[in-house]
Amino acid sequence: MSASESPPATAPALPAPRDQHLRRMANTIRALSMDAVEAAKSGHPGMPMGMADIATVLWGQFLKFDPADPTWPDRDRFILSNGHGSMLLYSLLHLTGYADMPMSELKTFRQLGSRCAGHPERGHAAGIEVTTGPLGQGIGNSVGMALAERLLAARFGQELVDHHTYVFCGDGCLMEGISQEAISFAGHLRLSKLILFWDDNHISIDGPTALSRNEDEVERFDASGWHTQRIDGHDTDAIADAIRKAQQSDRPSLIACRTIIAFGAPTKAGTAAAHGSPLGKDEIAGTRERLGWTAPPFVVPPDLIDAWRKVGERGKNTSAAWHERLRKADAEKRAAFEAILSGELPQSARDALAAITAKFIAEAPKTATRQASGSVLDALAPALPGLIGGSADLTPSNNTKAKSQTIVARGDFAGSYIHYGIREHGMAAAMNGMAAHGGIIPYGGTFLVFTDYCRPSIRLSAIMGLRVIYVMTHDSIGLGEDGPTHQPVEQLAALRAIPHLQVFRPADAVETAECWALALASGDKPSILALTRQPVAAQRRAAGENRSARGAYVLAEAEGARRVTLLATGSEIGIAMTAREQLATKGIAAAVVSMPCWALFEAQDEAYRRAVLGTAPRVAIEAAAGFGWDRYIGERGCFIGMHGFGASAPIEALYPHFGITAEAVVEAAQALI
Ligand SMILES: Cc1ncc(C[n+]2csc(CCOP(=O)(O)OP(=O)(O)O)c2C)c(N)n1
Repeated sequence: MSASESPPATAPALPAPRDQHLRRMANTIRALSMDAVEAAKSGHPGMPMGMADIATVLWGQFLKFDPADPTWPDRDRFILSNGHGSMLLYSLLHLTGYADMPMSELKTFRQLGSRCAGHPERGHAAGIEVTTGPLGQGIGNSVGMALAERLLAARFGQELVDHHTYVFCGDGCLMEGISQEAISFAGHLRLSKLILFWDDNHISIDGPTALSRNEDEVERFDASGWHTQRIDGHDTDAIADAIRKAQQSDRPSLIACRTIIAFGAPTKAGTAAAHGSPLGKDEIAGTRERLGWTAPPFVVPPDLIDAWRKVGERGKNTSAAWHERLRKADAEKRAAFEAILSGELPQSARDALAAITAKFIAEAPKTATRQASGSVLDALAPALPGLIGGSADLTPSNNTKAKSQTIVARGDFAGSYIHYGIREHGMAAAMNGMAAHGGIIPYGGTFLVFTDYCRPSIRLSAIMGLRVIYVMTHDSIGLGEDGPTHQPVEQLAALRAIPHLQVFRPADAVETAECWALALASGDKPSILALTRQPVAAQRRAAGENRSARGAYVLAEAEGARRVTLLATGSEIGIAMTAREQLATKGIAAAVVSMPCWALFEAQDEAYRRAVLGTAPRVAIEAAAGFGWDRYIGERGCFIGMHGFGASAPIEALYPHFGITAEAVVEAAQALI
């Protein structure tokens, strides 16, 4: 039935429950969800009401968690990929006794300042493992979570690391392309402790899913090497049985749960009308009657509160036993485990970064910044446990694999380098999952232009404040012959527009090492390292502080009073320095400002920013779109860069062709002063 068709006059009888008590527990979730959505006058009641039985069985009998110890490292992870059904998660957190989730929060669902945001937001309350809402992302995150569990188990043993990752998803998550990347990768690695529940309710917003999909989802998972089951998602025995079987499988598991959206609603159940709007007063009254629910809104009968609180206490002993095992673990192992989970950079990593920076200063290599990044990783990887690298099939181009790193493979998770395959979006979402899991510092590479293929996950790294490091090479037309499809033009501007994301474009090997150090030190932010394919000259010759830390700095001051300031990043610093020399021969004193990270520069005090930028006219040089540079060059300034897409040719031809040359800079500077 489509949303526009009218529902049947008399509602079909509700399927009889297997277990009356479990049905009543599930009805608690249904009532809280429909009442909270009604109070907020917006939200999605259908999914929580449809998945309530599954959630009751999973949380009631299987999920390993302890609301009194919500960050217990070996807890099972629960991810709501169909995040629009957020009231399901909020209800569960409240009912099982998370201190963060009193009833007052549920009553303010979707209101400013409430922990119960429209979609679950990591950091709003314990128990919300990741921010979900953009469909499919949660599945991608869950693959990273399950992978993090395997990686840490391989390092510390199953007495410390042995948990499941459970994911709820809907039709929308499975229709999204990212799901295929995630599913195929999880199947490839046989992440057997990943269990995915698909809310197979045949409904999305526009109506029945048959409007737009006909493939057999279960066969898709079969083909990807998953263990699969189909069950009635309202049959609590079948749900429990399926979870047991999934836990025993040596593969990731899909449990396709046939459900009725808005189960219990007299006229809207099974229809798209229940997906994303309040049910309305009459429908809610009818639902209460059919479910036998007599309690007023936001009131849970005492016997059910007791039952749910007992669920919340189920994990207490398991958590205590785990802490005891950690306490008794070998001192060295325990220290290493605690250190890796703390997320702090160990002294060994700081020393490695200092040593490679000093080496670059001493040797002043002319090298591509992607190669310098590779050398940083060679130094860092042995010194930083928890650093897990990878690339979306561009390892030799991205220089992402350190010499000491071995490969993560099915059945062998001792390595620290991941071949993600050509799955940029899946890689980025998995890295978010790993970072959110804890104990892992993920970095992964592709070409800068393909940040567009994983931008939704990069945005979520930033929203969640996760330390994910994107190693994005081939950062301009400087990559040459591959042409405009591969030459990023607008990507730097687009990435700089994402709040809370650090976009670094280092100018030489020293700045590359500095930017790596800054990215690693930023425990609550993601970073992009935009790196060159082509060699660039060494610019920084003197040892000292990490100058990139201020985002921009005067690399070469004008000799005499500044008459022009040249602003540049990355490979274009070389052009700026040549232009500075040429200007000097004409008696024009120019300063060159290197701006490896705009966001960090913006965070400096005004006096510093003014001093760096100066009052002389400015020319900005970047082999990319000029969007955004206006704020630094002002109305009087000039931008030397790209004004359209690139072209396929050797680098030597491209820079002159597009007018990105020292001569053009000199000319622009002369015109300005
Ligand atoms: C990437 C993305 N596209 C679109 C949306 C908007 N949206 C939210 S829910 C939804 C339909 C999802 O259908 P389904 O997963 O079947 O959810 P159900 O109707 O069962 O609750 C859409 C299109 C979104 N949240 N994310």
